[in-house]
Amino acid sequence: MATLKFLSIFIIYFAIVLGFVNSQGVEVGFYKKTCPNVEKIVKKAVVDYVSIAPTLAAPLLRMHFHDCFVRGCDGSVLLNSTKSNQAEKDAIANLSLRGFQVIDAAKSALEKQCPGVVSCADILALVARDAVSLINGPTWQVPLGRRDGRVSILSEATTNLPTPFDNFTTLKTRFGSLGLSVKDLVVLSGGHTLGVSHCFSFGSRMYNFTGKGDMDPNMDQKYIAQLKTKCKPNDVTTTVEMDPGSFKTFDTDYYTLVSKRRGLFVSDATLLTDKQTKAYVLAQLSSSGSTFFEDFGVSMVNMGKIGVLTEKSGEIRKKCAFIN
Ligand code: HEM
Ligand SMILES: *[C@@H]1O[C@H](CO)[C@@H](O)[C@H](O)[C@H]1NC(C)=O
Ligand SMILES: *[C@@H]1O[C@H](CO)[C@@H](O)[C@H](O)[C@H]1NC(C)=O
Ligand SMILES: *[C@@H]1O[C@H](CO)[C@@H](O)[C@H](O)[C@H]1NC(C)=O
Ligand SMILES: CC(=O)N[C@H]1CO[C@H](CO)[C@@H](O)[C@@H]1O
Repeated sequence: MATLKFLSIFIIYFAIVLGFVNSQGVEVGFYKKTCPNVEKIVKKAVVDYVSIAPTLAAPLLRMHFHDCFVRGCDGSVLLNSTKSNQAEKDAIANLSLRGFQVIDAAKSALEKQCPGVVSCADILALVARDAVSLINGPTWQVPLGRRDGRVSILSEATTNLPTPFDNFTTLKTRFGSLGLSVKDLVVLSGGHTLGVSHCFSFGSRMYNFTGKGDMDPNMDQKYIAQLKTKCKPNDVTTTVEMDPGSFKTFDTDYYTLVSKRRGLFVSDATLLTDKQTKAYVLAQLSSSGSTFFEDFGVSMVNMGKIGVLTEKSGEIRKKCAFIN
């Protein structure tokens, strides 16, 4: 027993000394020597676009989330389809991701200063952070050093992304299988303080919840009546603000809405069905007790570590839409 313990300490010690443990991960300041202005350059691209079009912040945040949940944070969400393969982007185009021009602007500026050095996956992580902080959200340090993947498959985006109809158990399992906690789930869901949703993402809650032409009893019925004036049955074009009135500002409103049973999705409402997530939602309502801003940075860093490629795996793409 003692020998075994000694042996394992010995192995862990050498793993650390040889860098096996640390080098597997991402780290703040990764490009300090190879591209010292990386953060400045990316931020400029975000400021250039988002200060003119603040609604872009939402899809830019969502882009990093989708990237990380499908094949890990490897930039695969940015790849265009080829003739033989439909990429994640195809699913994502349907899901209304936009803002690819911001990523491209950052990438081409970076290629001028430090060609072939900064991955598209890292650009996504920085852009998400900068977009959030530019619209009054928190800021955080982004560990870097991700490399870009060479594969993007449409069907994986369809099966790996959580759906707006997922219940708590399903969400917990999905997040858990990627190494994210229940706390990460409730914190990252707060991203829904931003942006818009198509009516079809919550249409059944208004019109046909159990297939009997009924409404979701877990949604404020007055709110449903209001939403019905905007969303007609089977409406596939209209979008509504997820946080009406401040959908362009990062704040704690999401939790107020969820607590009033005005979260748009079943996946939002379901946060009231679990003790831990419900307690978190309610704790954000007092302005003095809210920890959402600090928590969001921590959970974004956690999300940004999902399935990263480092060292010799993957590549540094020259253009984010194409493998080299
Ligand atoms: C918990 C599981 C999640 C589900 C089921 C979910 C689902 C959705 C859905 C259905 C939409 C609307 C799409 C549409 O109809 O156009 C949406 C929008 C959005 N989601 Fe999530 N999401 C989840 C987690 C996240 C996370 C982790 C983030 C980021 C931290 C995020 C950020 C956003 C943003 C910013 C938008 C608005 C996009 C825009 O305005 O273009 N979501 N989400
Ligand atoms: C790649 O995708 C972008 C946006 O989805 C599109 O504008 C562009 O034309 C595509 N490029 C090629 C060469 O297909
Ligand atoms: C959650 O959804 C899954 C998949 O749709 C289902 O199998 C499960 O029974 C649901 N759990 C609860 C508690 O409703
Ligand atoms: C409601 O759902 C049921 C079962 O899926 C379907 O048969 C019915 O046509 C739907 N009604 C409407 C108005 O969409
Ligand atoms: C608008 C849009 O991009 N629609 C696409 C959604 O996905 C299907 C299946 O991949 C495509 O055929 C559509 O063109």
